[in-house]
Amino acid sequence: MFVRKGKISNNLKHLGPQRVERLQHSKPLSRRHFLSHLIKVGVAGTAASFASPSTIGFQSVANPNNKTINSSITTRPNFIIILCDNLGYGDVGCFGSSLHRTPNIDRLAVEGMLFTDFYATSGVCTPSRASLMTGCYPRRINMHIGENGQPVLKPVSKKGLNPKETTIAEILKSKGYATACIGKWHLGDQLSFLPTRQGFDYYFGIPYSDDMTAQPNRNWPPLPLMENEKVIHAPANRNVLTKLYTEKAVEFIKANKNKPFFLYLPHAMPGSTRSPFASETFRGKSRNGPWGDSVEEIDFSTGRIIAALKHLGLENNTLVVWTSDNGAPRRNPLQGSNLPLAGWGYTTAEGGQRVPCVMWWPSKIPAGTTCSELCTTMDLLPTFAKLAGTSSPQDRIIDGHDIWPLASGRHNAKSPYKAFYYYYMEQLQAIRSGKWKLYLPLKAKLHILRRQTKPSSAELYDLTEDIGETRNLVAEYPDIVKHLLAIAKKARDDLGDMGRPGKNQRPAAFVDKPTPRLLKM
Ligand SMILES: [Ca+2]
Repeated sequence: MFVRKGKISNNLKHLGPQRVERLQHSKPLSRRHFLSHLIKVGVAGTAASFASPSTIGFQSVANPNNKTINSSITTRPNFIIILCDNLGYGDVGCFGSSLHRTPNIDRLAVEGMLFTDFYATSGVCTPSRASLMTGCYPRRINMHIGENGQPVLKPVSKKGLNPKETTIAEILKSKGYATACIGKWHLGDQLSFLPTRQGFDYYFGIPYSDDMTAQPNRNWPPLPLMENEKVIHAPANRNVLTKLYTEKAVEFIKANKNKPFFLYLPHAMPGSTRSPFASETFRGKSRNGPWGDSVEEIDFSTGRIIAALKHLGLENNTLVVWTSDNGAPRRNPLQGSNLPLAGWGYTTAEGGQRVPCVMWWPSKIPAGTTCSELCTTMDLLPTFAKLAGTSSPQDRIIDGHDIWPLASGRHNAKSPYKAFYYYYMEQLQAIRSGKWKLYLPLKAKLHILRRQTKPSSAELYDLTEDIGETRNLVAEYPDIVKHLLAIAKKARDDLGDMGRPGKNQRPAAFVDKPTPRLLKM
């Protein structure tokens, strides 16, 4: 039996995280049970209020047989990516939360496709975002660690995403798209690394995480809110970031209603601070403190963007992807939820890297469906490129795949991945192939923010039967372990591991003298 995810985190708040983790993992939960749970508490629960019964058919296969949808594309569609920061798998209603009120996101799932096995490539921000933007593993493009080996880029960093890499924005711009990045960039704060130099016509937001504020012993500037390449406010008022981003996003959509556009909206929230921010309308209103307030404001923001699309008649020509950059980090007392997945953000546990994802395009994506095939944020670049009538860069390795066959509900479409690699910073820690996930045996496994390392032995999980990674099957399936270890060797040769370089890595970029982004009066 399965307890409602939201209720677990709510009712057990008084327990420490370890205690709750044990409870979380006390019983194996199969994907079948998880899906039937979603029908009960999530999607079907909200469906009644938003859609007619005939449009509701939450199915466990990608292709609903009661739909006739023409998935061929004749005009260049608009693309919107709404990317949350550190929002967990179990933090929204359509993925089972009964704690947070997220009717607008739930409605996207009712009207679109919910992805249960969608992955970010890292448990932390910078590497995850680098993958989304380029379609490559972080180690492929050397964005897996910061300038001095930290998990993410810090302010005034010499390092950034190499301008020679091709971003989604550059691909779409070359096809005549208007492009905007509104929100948290975190791929380099030097001028030569900003979104405006990586294919975006317009940038509005904070160039890195909102917890990276001015501090006495560091050269970090007051938190800069930027428009294009200029700081327009510092320190930024974090309470109103979600509200401002939403207003700017709606403005951008309206201004470009007559031409194809790409809007990348990486929210700052719930983010990395101990106490996430929300505007006055939402502050103190949720049942889960500042974390819940910020999630409910993102939900409201999502609703406003969808309403703008509908108002302008753009809903049948716009693909919206709603997801998160990594799982919710462990906090005491608990804040976000990754349930029913095991573990926390900043790790290679399922809860660290498997993220909620919904894709919505009313005329092309069958409503009320779910996809349980393995896909990743790296797939957005090849998929968007294809839909825009072009292709991924052909002169280099791109790790992502065109997943339009899955998203459009094509009969029998399968995951394009033979294997998926879980790296934490520079270390390969796990491999997934099909339903199997192997944690590699490691003499010194890197842990959260590298505060410690410790030896860890091999663990094998069947994610279809045991979504919460509770039963280690290493002893039962030696052949599977052997197969996955062989895949790990391939990954190490290709992308490297710890200090050992891979043969197909490409360099990040560096500047000699980094400068802070300062407000100039
Ligand atoms: Ca993050």
